[in-house]
Amino acid sequence: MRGGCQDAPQWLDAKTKSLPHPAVFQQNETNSIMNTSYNEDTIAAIATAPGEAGVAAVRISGPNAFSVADHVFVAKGPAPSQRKGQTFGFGKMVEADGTILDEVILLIMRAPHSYTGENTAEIQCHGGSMSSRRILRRVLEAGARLAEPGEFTKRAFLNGRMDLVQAEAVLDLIRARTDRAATAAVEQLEGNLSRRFDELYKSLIQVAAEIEAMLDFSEHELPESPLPDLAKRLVAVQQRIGSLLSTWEEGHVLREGVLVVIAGRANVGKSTLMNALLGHDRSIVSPIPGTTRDTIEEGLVLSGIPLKLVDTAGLRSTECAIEQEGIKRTRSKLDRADYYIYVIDASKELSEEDRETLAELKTDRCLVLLNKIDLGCHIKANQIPAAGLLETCLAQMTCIEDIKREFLKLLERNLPLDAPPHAVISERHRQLLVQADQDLAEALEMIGTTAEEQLVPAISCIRAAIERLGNVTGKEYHAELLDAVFSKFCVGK
Ligand SMILES: Nc1nc2c(ncn2[C@@H]2O[C@H](COP(=O)(O)OP(=O)(O)OP(=O)(O)O)[C@@H](O)[C@H]2O)c(=O)[nH]1
Ligand SMILES: [Mg+2]
Repeated sequence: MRGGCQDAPQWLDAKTKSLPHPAVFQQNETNSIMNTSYNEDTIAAIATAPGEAGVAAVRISGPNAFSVADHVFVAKGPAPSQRKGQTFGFGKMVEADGTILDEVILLIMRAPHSYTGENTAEIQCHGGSMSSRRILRRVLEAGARLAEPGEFTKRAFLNGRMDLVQAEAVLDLIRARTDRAATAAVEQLEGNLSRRFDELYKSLIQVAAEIEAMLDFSEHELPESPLPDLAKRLVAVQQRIGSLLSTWEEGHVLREGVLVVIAGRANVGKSTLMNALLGHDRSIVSPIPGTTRDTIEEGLVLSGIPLKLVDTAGLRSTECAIEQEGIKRTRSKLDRADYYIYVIDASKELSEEDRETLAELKTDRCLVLLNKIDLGCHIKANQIPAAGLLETCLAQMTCIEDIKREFLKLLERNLPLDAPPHAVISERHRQLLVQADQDLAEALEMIGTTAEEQLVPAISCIRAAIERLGNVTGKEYHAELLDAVFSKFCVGK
């Protein structure tokens, strides 16, 4: 199960999952999109999360969506296949022998005016898991095939309803945990990020075409070489790639959350801090050093930013094999952390272990707490290499707002938190943009030589960059790319 969506239901038997299309559906319903539709299958899935709720929805999409609905839905008035598009009707879902499964509302969406761009029937039944399951089973018996993860959205992409970046925004929106992340996803869904990629794509196609045109002329036929101007345009594209790349960190934060590791020596107050930040007792706190043995992870939203907060085993040399394993895990978390809160017992001298660990951490990502100052402070600020430093008495909780404020300041050094939420690139986009940037750097080097024989390889570098940008939005795609994007979705979306 992912994010509350439905994975392929285990409760359907193998026979139902692979039901062939019955002969009764050989005659497709006519609509304008079918000529271009990539798939003749009619798919179905539960679109809502399982569990008690007011309403659940089963979605059917494809050429035979309405024929399938004809077999399972009874109501006064015309059969589903005879109803107008963008209408709904109240009726009953029935088994083949007429047994009533539920009272439902049926929505009819005719191609291309639906999410997938295909004929779509959506059944809204009572919530909870049984009603929707029984209805889906019946719909599959009536000729639909169980949808694959993300297949509705994949069809929307293949039928030209959205590009790949917008399709990914659907997933971002489903997974959004904060207002800011949801707004950024909606911006992306509206095409604000796609437009920027499309502009780069078009600029490069234009440059490549102009260089190709040069190959048709001999050197002395050209009044003046356009290469310097073309090179400038490539540099401008690189700059715009750079500006898109600069949004990656915010994208990573909004999508995955910031991994914040609380570390320090044993018994310094790490777990006390973890509990105070969460507002409940998640970690065990005790005066015995070595209390926390394993990493403990919890989500926390701070000023609209999703954090993954990790409490860790205290760093110290120990003979205990369990504690050693815990310390190994602490170090591995530290390697992957986006930010650290390093806690030190300030009532004692700064230890060599603290010095060594702090030297390994990225200073600009580190907030150090000099804790237990109620017991005295033996450490000076200038001994600590960190972007943020606070004296705290975690035992009294009064400093917790100061800690949050100081940590947000640290985040703001790297993230434009005061700017309004905007569409930001993902890791997939980043990888393709970095490669495109390298392609363009190579092309520029070749163009710079002004040797005519370098033009053909320069064009092929620009074409490679064009393909990568095409892969971002899906202007150019292959099966593996689509699998990689849509396999992350849940069944029913
Ligand atoms: N006096 C004083 N005691 C504190 C303060 N903060 C935490 N403590 C106490 O220090 C002890 C250790 O606290 P923990 O939060 O368990 O420390 P830890 O760093 O998680 O310890 P390990 O899990 O063993 O590594 C507890 O008895 C806390 O109540 C503080 O500011 N002042
Ligand atoms: Mg602890």
